[in-house]
Amino acid sequence: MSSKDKEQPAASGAVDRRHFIAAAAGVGAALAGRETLAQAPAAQPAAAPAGPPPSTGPRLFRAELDVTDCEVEGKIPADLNGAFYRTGPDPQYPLRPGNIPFDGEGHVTMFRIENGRVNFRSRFVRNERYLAQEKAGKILFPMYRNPYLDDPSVKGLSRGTHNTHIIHHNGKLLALKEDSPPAAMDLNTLETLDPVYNFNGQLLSQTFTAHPKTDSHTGNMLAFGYEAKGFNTTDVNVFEYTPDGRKVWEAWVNVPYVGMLHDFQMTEKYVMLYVIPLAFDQAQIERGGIHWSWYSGQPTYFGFFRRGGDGKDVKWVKGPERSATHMMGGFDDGNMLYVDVEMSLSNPFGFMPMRDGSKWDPVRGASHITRLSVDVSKKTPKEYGIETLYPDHVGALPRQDDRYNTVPYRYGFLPCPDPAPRDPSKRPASCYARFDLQNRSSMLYRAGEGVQLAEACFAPKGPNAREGEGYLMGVASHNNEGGRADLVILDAEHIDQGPIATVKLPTRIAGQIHGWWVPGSAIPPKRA
Ligand code: V55
Ligand code: FE
Repeated sequence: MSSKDKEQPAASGAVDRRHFIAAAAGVGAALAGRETLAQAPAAQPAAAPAGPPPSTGPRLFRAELDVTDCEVEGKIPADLNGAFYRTGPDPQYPLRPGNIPFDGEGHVTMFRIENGRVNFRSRFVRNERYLAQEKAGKILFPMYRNPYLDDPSVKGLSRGTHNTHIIHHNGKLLALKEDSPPAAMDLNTLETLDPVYNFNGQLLSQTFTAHPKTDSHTGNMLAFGYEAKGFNTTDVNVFEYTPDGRKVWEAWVNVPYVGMLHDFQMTEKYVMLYVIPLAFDQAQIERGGIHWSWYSGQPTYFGFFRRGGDGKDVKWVKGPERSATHMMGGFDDGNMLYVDVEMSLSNPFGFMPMRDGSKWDPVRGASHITRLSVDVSKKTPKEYGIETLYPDHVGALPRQDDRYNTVPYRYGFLPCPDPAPRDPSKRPASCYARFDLQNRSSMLYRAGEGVQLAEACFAPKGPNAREGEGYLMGVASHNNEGGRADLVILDAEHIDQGPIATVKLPTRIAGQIHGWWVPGSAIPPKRA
């Protein structure tokens, strides 16, 4: 299958552009309530103000909250015991002009669900950057992944914001940002325990991805770091840790060029890396800009190598210009390696500069769930397959039942604007789609008018639940109530029936990029 065989053309211009901006900026809508990422940069103040920062700003929240025994509409399922954690950027001080909404300090929230009750808590990650800036009373790291502008006083400190994802590993929460090591936090209190967590010295990479996977057979944590030997290095370190924190395998490879390696895939036999033209831009960095720009005309590379080996067998299969940010799932059958990604023709982020100075195109930036495939039995595969799985659904931030990260899977979930709006004169409803890949069908949960859904997270009904049997949850922000947040909890097999329970918070909360479910059995009892 060639890349042209089964791919959909770019979405037609006849479709409302706002639909695509909202979709491409699914992340941002979750971040900012009514704003989208695409609109966000213009809303920043024109200069870093002198004196104390304004208490409010378009992207700032900053309030750390506790709500005990939250108000609930409906009934929390008796078998739902655990915690839903999420993180996102919440700038400690207003972002500099030209900076992007992927910068800003990580603010972690927790919905602890037990015995039909919910306690809510949110805390900043008190990492090296946060503490230094708190002391100075100002921003010391003014530009996204550009150390050249850093205040001289922060030399040697971790630049990590830990604003992208949060997972649990070996009794700790790990808050993640792909340019630095994790920060370890307490699963109950959200206290930062270690601002630069290096797995007791085992982490050799200078960075750690925001998207580790869990081995479906062993429960091992599978992860990697890119720019692993420092700023602008082509080195990638891929590694595997047991659930009790022992490194059991690692390999080193080099990418063909330094692009954003935001996510990756591991299957039973293979590691897959995907290089996109959101590329390192030295000239832009020297001008005071961010780490990346979209380098039109550059190829993509689908890289793969065997797990358990030394990485020397890595093969890079060249493909057309595309973007892919998040993986929904992936598996191999011994001959073919399949990876399902959110894919767009060009730059998916309106705030990431186009290197050629052209205007960002929200239609070419709109993402579809797309299956990439390579025949790994071939000595030198010449191309990889690109097949659009759900041409009607435009969205980012797909998820699956994470117990199926490395094996064949059937169900996926995606936040998306209503693919079949009943009233085309209105903004399409924010939805969750549930995909059944076995018969390529889909099911929809439509949120109400003025509600924006963040990324969803799946919680299995119990350790022995079937794939997809459990709950789908996510934060719903009410634009017409100042961004006030609910947590909606759906039956993951019947999301079209609407929430089983809605946890009602009294206020807006810090925004989210990604969230993670931790079963109650993995949360240590509270310390006295
Ligand atoms: C993403 C988010 C990031 C980042 C790089 O969703 C990629 C994609 C919140 O930070 O730094
Ligand atoms: Fe991500």
